[in-house]
Amino acid sequence: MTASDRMPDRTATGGHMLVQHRVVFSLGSNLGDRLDNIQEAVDALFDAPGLEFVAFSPVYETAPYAPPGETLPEQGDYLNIVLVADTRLPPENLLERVLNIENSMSRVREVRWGPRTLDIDIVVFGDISSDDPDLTLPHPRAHERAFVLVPWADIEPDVLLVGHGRVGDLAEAKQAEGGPSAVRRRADLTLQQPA
Ligand code: A4P
Ligand code: MG
Repeated sequence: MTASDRMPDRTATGGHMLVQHRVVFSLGSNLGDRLDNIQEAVDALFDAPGLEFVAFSPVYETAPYAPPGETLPEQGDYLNIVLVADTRLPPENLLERVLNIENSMSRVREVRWGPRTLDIDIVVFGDISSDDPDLTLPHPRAHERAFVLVPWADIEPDVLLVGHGRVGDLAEAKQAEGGPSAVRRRADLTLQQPA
């Protein structure tokens, strides 16, 4: 048996053996040209090596959301998508890429839960669990957000969100709740796949 037989899903990267992980991102914008902001972020994510595009969801129009008990400043609706990719990069490396993109797009976010030109969250990184405040995995609020679950279910309905259940079931339950957190598909808005 060769080494590659024993470790079919591993490859050498920078001298380290890194397993390939499926990564799920949530992207949102509610300031400026929202669709352009999301397109720019999608392109920037794949500008550097190490991330392989798998799929993205349709675009959704979503009401601004803050957890119960938090004050939600007055702001417009978001456009949100979910994007799925494969990577052999370490999680902290991918987070750095995400934060650099947010910064380079001169993100405006003056108050917590306030409007922003761009927000990119890492929803899950393979099956890694972490309570590190710099990178909490899975994202601690993903399971309660229709703007994450509904687009995600369009791509990966059968995936399990650890501790909460099947993404398709979670999305259906959230949409059935209705009310202000329900999300609306914008079939008139389309994004280009990254080159
Ligand atoms: N951080 C920790 N874990 C993660 C993770 N899994 N992914 C740290 C990304 N970042 C993570 O995030 C603050 C810090 O979280 C980062 O430095 C990172 O190291 P941030 O993006 O700078 O700040 P934020 O987005 O204002 O705060 P936070 O807590 O990330 O808020 P959320 O949960 O991202 O919520 N409503 C609608 N409809 N659509 C939206 O897209 N987005 C938000 C932001 C609120 N309401 C929304 C939407
Ligand atoms: Mg965030």
